[in-house]
Formats: sequence, C-alpha cells, structure tokens
Amino acid sequence: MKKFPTTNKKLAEWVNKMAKLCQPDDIVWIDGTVEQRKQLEKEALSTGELIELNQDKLPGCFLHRTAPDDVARTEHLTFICTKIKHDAGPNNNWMSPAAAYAKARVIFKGSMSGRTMYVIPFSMGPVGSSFSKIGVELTDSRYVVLNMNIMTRIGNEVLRQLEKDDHFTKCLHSKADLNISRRLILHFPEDNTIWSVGSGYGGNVLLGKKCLSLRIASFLAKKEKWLAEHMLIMGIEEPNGHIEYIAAAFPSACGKTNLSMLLPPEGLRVKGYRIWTVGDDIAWMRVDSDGSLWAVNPETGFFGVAPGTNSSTNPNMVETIKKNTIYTNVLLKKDGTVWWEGADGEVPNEGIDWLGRPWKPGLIDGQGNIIKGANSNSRFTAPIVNCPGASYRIDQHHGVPISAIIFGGKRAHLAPLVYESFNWQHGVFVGATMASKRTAAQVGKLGEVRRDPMAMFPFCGYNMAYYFAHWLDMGKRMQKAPKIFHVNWFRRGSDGKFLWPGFSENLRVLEWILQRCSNKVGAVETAIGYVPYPADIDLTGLQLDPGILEKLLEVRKQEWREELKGIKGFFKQFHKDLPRELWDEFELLQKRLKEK
Ligand code: GTP
Ligand code: SPV
Ligand code: MN
Repeated sequence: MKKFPTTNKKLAEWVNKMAKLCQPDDIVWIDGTVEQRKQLEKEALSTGELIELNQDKLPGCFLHRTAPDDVARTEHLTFICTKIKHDAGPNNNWMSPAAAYAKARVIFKGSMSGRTMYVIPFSMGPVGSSFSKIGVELTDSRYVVLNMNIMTRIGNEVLRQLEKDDHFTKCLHSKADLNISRRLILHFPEDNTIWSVGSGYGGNVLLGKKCLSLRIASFLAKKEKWLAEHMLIMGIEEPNGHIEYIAAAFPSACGKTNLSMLLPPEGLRVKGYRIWTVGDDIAWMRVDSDGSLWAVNPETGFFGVAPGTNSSTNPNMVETIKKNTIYTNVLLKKDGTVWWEGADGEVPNEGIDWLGRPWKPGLIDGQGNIIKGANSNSRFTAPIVNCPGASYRIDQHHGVPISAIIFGGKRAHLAPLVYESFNWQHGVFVGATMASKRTAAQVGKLGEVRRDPMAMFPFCGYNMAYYFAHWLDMGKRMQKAPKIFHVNWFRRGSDGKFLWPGFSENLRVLEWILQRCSNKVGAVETAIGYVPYPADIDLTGLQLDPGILEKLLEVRKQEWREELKGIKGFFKQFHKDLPRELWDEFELLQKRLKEK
C-alpha cells in the first residue's frame, strides 16, 4: 500500500476503508498544485470527460456533457438519514442510517474498479477561519476534482489544517454507472458524512456545495448557533465610499447570481454606486462580538446558470467566464466556443447540442417542442477571482457585516416589488412563507408554485420547524439584527409580461432598502409590511410608467387572503413543532387583511 501524505490517522483509516469498499485501481491525493490540475485535465480530455474549447478565445476553458437524465439535482433521490425520522422533518425524504448505508453500500461495492479514487481535502471558507469547515471528498470523477478546484479551497494547505483539527465531513462520491435507478444522495448529519452515488451533476456531486455547505452545515449551525443559508452576499458601495453588505435568499434559478454582480444602471451610476460580489449562492453567518451578523461565502467559485447570461443581463459574468471555466451541457459552436439560449450575439446556424447531436435553429422534437442547443439548467463553473467586481474581502476570516437580509422568489402575482417586515419575528414569518415557481435547477414539474421557506426547503438538513425556531432565536441573540425585506422581480401584468425590467435596475430597489436601513426614508404601512412611497424609488434614466410602479407596489388584499390558505396548509404539516410565534404572525396578518 502506498504511503498517504497525512499524519491524520482517522483520515487515513477512513480512506482505506472506503477504498476497500469501492475497489479503485489507484488512490491519488489532490495537492492543489497547477501541475496536478494540468495532468488531470489532460487525462479528462483523453477519456472524453472534457472537450477542449478554443484556447485562443477561451483560454483554460472546457466543455463537459452529463448523462441525459443527470442534468439537475434529484430531490426525490436525496435523503436525510437521522436515527429518528422526526428529526429530518416533513421537509426531507428520510431513511434510517442503517438502511441507507446498506442500500448504498451495494451500489458503491466495486464501483471504482478500473478507475482512480481521488482524495480531495477541501475547506469551505478561508483555511483556518473560525467560520470554516473542512471536508474530504473521495471521488472517481475527474470532472468533480476539477470543479472542486474552482469551487473550494483544496489540497495541501487543507491537509496541514487537518493535522491541527480532526473534524472533517466525510464525503464519498462515485459515478458508479450513472444509472438514475441506482442514484442516491445521502446525508448522515449525526455522522458528519455524505454518500452520493450514481450521478455526475453539480449539486449532487460537488459535495462541498449544497450537501455540506447547506444540508450538513445547517444541522451544525443549529447546534453551534449560527446560520448556513442559500444566500448571495454583496457589497453596495455608496456614493460616499462607504460599503454596506446585504445577503439575499432566492430559490434555485431565481436570480441570486445575477443580483450579486450587477452593474449599476446608467441613471444610478452617475451617483457613484459600485457593487462588490462576495458570493452568489451560500452564506455562513455568525453573530460577532459587536452584536451584529457577519457573513462569509464558503465557496471560491460560481456554479452559475448559463441560459439568459449575456452582456446586458450580466456583463460581469460574461467577463468572468472568459477563462479557466468549465461549461456543462451548453452548445458547442463550430469555432470551438460555446452558446446557450439567451447568449450574446447571433444564434449560431449550426453546432453540437448538449446531448452531442448536430443542431441548428428551429429543430422540433416528436412532441412539437423546439429542441434547445443548451440544456435549461446548463451551467458554468468559474473562479470568483475572475469577476471584475470580486470583493477584496472574500478571503477575510471575519467576513462582512450584514445590514439587510432579503427574501424573494418568482411570483407572477401577489408579492409586490419590495416590502419590509415589521421586525425580526415578522421577517422570519415572511421568509418562512416564501413560495416560488419551480425552475429547471431541480428535476420535477416546471412552473408549479411551491413553498420554499428562506429558499432552503431542498437544503435544510433537519426538521424545518426547528429551523424556524433557530431563526427566531438568532434574532434574540443580536443587538443589531439586520432588517428583513422581501422582493419580487417577477410580477406580471395582465398581458403576461414582467412589469419590472429587473437585472441591473434592481439596484433601485436595493437603494430603497439601504435607505430604510439608515432610516432615511419613510414607508407606507400595509397589511403585509412597509411598502415604498413610489416617489422614494429613484427611477432616473428608466422609462417606467408611474402607473406600472404603482401596480408593482400594490398589495391586493383579496389575493393575500387566498394566500393565507396555502400558508396554513404548509404550516400545519409541522404540527405542534411549528413555533408559536409563527402562528401568532399568521393570525396578525389575517387580522390586518380583514381590516378595511
Ligand atoms: P442557482 O444557481 O440555481 O441557485 O440560481 P440563482 O438564484 O443564482 O439564479 P440566477 O441568477 O442564475 O438566475 C436564474 C434565471 O433568472 C436566469 O435565467 C436569469 O436570466 C433570470 N433572472 C435573474 N434576475 C432576473 C431579474 O431581475 N429579472 C428577470 N426577469 N429575470 C431574472
Ligand atoms: C441550485 O440548484 O440552487 C444551484 C445549483 O445553485 S446546484 O449546485 O446544482 O445545487
Ligand atoms: Mn443555488
């Protein structure tokens, strides 16, 4: 047996045990060096795992295609495995740890034979920060190694850290035969362990991301009194040079990445605003000694949605993905560059689609639907440092102080453009009653409105009733708690079109939010919260009919009374576990909606 490059006995024993189960031909420890990465890229090109893109136009960029039925997170195959079923709650699929290990062991057995097992030591958060958590992922996928290299801090510096601190999340992944009927994403929070088998798709296999940084971390965060959230973090530099930081939770494919790196619209840029991106997907937040909430982004890369990304929606991202980027399931153009629906430039007149088939515009499938060149959930993996607006505080162990927390989703009706909660407890209610249209980021029926509290429904690693209680408790632990807001960029008019232009124009709403945080503007008190006076939203340079803004800000009581039914049904599934405070807020809202 080869000597392992670690003195950590627990780690060495575990790697040996897993290797015995999976039977790889070889074990390779990932050291984080450029030489090793280059070697893996070379191998991945020779096996077809990666396709080289035009290195003049896209240096360091590659294309990867997943299996056709492996293009999004599979929530129905994702389980929380706690000893007691109740601890996983009605929000999770559950299996007992014994049953789950037994079921997965059969699939893992010998799954790496003929392959190499890579050992990836990784740190979520700056190495050595008290915010950070260490994981070690074992995988038989070079694609996973190369993506983890972008998304997390990996290699020897983490191994050294593991010699000082024995705590790490044990992450085991094997592609096995990529068969959806033999696919399982299992979380064992009580064992600090993740087992994922039968998939090669991002959220299922980059185990530092949703599996560790949200499902396992949310469980740890409850125990250790902090928050692990599905949130972007961004800094808004005000005209006077001061930077305020906000964190925002929108469900998958609902606009976190786009908001986190927006460029101010012309009309506001003249005021001197600048945006600094700290993170686009995950925030870990702690109460610091100053009594306020501080956040770090545990990741170092973006795993972003490709369709719709272009120079007008997200110019910073267009810059970010020009080098050292791995594209997944996009269209390959003849010149060795890539394309997706809603990309810059002309629609190419030919290419190879995400399934590897010849493609041209206007192709129709058997059901009469247009065949897309890129999968709707096609993505790119790119380093944050590539982003022109990357915050200089990304690597700071302390993180950034958060002034406002924003919840939001895709709602065609109901939710106004923006409103502010009355206080922390009401803000928790606002987050807990969030709902959004289902998107392509997870397998399932698109477009259906589903409840997604705090954008964490698919990611909360324990009973969500206890999670709500934890949020309420966190509010009590802060002397300077952030204010909580709700936004909706996706309200539609009677013609079915979006009322709000969105994207960079969203800064106009953030400006109002910051003004509310510093008590600079008043607001209209409505049944659901504080709504802006239309005159307080700066529309300079934007052609928006004042009538439209009024529509965007309208609170339609009848629609909200209908909404109460959905909220009640959702809350009821938590039975007596649902914190009393949330029922109190429900009754208060009901009462306010009855008035006038
Ligand atoms: P995950 O990575 O899945 O967590 O998604 P995300 O929340 O980061 O979503 P992202 O920013 O990638 O946006 C998803 C989709 O929403 C893209 O197709 C965007 O073009 C679209 N989108 C984002 N912001 C806006 C907006 O302000 N208005 C409108 N109309 N669409 C938007
Ligand atoms: C999401 O679905 O919320 C994502 C992409 O950010 S994944 O990593 O697949 O979860
Ligand atoms: Mn996400």
